[in-house]
Amino acid sequence: MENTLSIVKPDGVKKNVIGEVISRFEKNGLKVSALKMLHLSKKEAQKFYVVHKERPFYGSLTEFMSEGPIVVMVLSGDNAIAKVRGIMGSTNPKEAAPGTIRADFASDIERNIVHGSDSPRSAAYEIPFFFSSLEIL
Ligand code: 3AN
Repeated sequence: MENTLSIVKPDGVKKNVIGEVISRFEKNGLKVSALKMLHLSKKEAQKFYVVHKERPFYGSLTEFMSEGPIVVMVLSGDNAIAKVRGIMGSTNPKEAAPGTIRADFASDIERNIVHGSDSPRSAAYEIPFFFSSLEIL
């Protein structure tokens, strides 16, 4: 059993695919263990993406992630981190395999609908960023 953090990003909320994204995770055997909707400030988005601080897209990524509401969730299951990343597809939707969330809904490499922790270390930072232990069921 592994936990991972996923986010329906502001573009996913605007495109009305919150349910579709969650449904794809559930259909692949993942359990939703925590869920909420919120709107990050730019400062909070900068803190969440601090690992990308030196990357050229840090400014626009944090601007985008704070432009509207997001839905954050903890997903649990065997191999949850890798499983979620497989269901999401490659970061660049042009390279994402057919049938993945990003291939089906994302418009570009930045506005790519969904986030999923990329390692156990990232999950250990990202899950408590949004949820207290009391909120993970
Ligand atoms: P992933 O979300 O697939 O783990 P990361 O962790 O490399 O990808 O990047 C985090 C986020 O930064 C991506 N989801 C995407 O929104 C944005 N991003 C990544 N690479 C680029 C890029 N070359 N140009 C613009 N935005 C990017």
